[in-house]
Amino acid sequence: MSNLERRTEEEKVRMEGRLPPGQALTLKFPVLHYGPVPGFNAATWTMKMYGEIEQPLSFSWDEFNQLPKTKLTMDIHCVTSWSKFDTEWEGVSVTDLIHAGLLKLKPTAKYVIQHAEFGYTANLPLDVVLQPSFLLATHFNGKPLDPDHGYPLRGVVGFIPGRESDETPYFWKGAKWLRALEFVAEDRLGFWEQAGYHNRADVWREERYR
Ligand SMILES: Nc1nc2c(c(=O)[nH]1)N[C@H]1C(S)=C(S)[C@@H](COP(=O)(O)O)O[C@H]1N2
Ligand SMILES: [Mo]
Repeated sequence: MSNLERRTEEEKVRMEGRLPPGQALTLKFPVLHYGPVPGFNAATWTMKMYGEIEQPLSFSWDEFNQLPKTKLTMDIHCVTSWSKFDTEWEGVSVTDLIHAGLLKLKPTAKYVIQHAEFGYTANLPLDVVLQPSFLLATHFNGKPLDPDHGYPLRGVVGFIPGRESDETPYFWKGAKWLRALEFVAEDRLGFWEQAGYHNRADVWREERYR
């Protein structure tokens, strides 16, 4: 990748209004996380959903892969200032699970805590989790996630061009190596949020720190 190519692409998305303040376009896919990369065992792995829902759910890896899947193209924005545009994801949409009658929320569910391996957590309002720009992703650019990027499953959240009225949080709000969604009535700060990062984390308002 030449720097000229990078700057040409960046100018294009800037003109389109897709480059949030303080961000720079990258053509790479940086890896960012705290702690080690966990292993994966398809025989013991489960994905759970619990909290303010009618019935707790637990999916094996096989079961999870039989859920309806959807594809999504969006821009992702890391708080460390890199942005990546037109990234392609495939996975399970929480809204689709609700429409399929598999997931039944209680009216008290207002926030969602993503629980990942080693106790990593990320919190989001339920409304954001139900946007088309939030996905439980198994694939990136047509291939299963790399271990570094969250294999076998991660939350992802970003910006879909044309959906300006949706909230766009920074990319840390998607937990790699995701193992559970907890639906809660009261908000609870996640890992980076407790470390001083902004709770809403809106990229357009540049809400990086609290
Ligand atoms: N489990 C877990 N998920 C995580 C993190 C982490 O430390 N642990 N870091 C977050 C941060 S800060 C970012 S920017 C993105 C980076 O995703 P990537 O490594 O695929 O680029 O993952 C997020 N998800
Ligand atoms: Mo990050």
